[in-house]
Amino acid sequence: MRAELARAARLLVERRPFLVLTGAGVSAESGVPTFRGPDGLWRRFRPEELATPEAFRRDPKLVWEWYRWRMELVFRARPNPAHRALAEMERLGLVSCVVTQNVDGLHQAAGQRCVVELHGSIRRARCTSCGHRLAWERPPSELPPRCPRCGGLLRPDVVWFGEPVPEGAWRRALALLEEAGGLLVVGTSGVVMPAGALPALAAAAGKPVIEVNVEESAVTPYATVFLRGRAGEVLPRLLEEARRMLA
Ligand code: BJW
Ligand code: ZN
Repeated sequence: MRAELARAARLLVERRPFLVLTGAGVSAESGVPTFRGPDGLWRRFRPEELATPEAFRRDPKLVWEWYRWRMELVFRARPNPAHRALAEMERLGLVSCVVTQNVDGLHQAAGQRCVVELHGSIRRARCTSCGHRLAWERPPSELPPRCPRCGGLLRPDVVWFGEPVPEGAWRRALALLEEAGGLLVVGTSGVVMPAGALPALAAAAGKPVIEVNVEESAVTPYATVFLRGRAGEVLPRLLEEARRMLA
């Protein structure tokens, strides 16, 4: 691990800035559950019953109950050392931006200035009738919640299976990757598209890929360096190592 960490830090310094791609694993140590894996949400809930437009059409209240429960977790959660290390890497010019699949807003809460949300945010809702968007200060009490403008049905402002990711966000992610010297991938299984395609795109363009994960993933075949461990432990060490090399 020490040698791998030094190798990753050297890449980060020499090819800076890196673009970062994050997934649920970066927030696991903040108490936000991941999707897949032994403690993942999908063990207890079926995605096709909850995270699809069809599920919402069938039973908006059930879908909202699941989202309200997750909103309660997210509103209580605080950024962990992984989020904070990434924000510090941005301040030092090691990292240009974070492209995240997470909907929890914890990168922004840690002071990350550049964040591209590929799957939206659980902290916002949008109206299924007039498109009005709003940001929640706390989870809604009446379910399903109604639009303050037109009385239409509100939905979580997130991207469900079968829905396209926001075009602007995806275009931005591709442009940022093109400008970046490499890609740092943290805590994602890498199986959900199109986000999961970024590591292969980086590798095909000859850019180094650094992966941080507690276990191997669909990203690992593209990783130049694989750092096994918890993001909240590995990223602060990577930051310190890179800081030493910058000094
Ligand atoms: C740690 C750790 C610690 C733990 N430290 N690590 C091309 C090929 C094949 C399929 C498709 C394709 N294109 C589209 C599809 C279909 C589909 C898809 O990808 N399906 C696959 C599952 C096969 N994709 C879509 O439908 C997407 N839409 C799309 O592409 O549209 C195209 C289109 C165009 C035009 C018209 C119509 C359509 C949309 C995908 C939306 C995904 N939505 C969700 C829910 C968001 C809302 C919500 O939160 O409720 O997004 S699903 C869920 O998965 C969520 C996540 O963002 C996403 C990714 O999960 P993530 O982050 O990787 O989490 P996990 O749990 O999988 O992994 C956690 C990792 O962390 C693990 O590896 C752990 O080991 C690790 N870990 N603790 C470090 N402490
Ligand atoms: Zn409305």
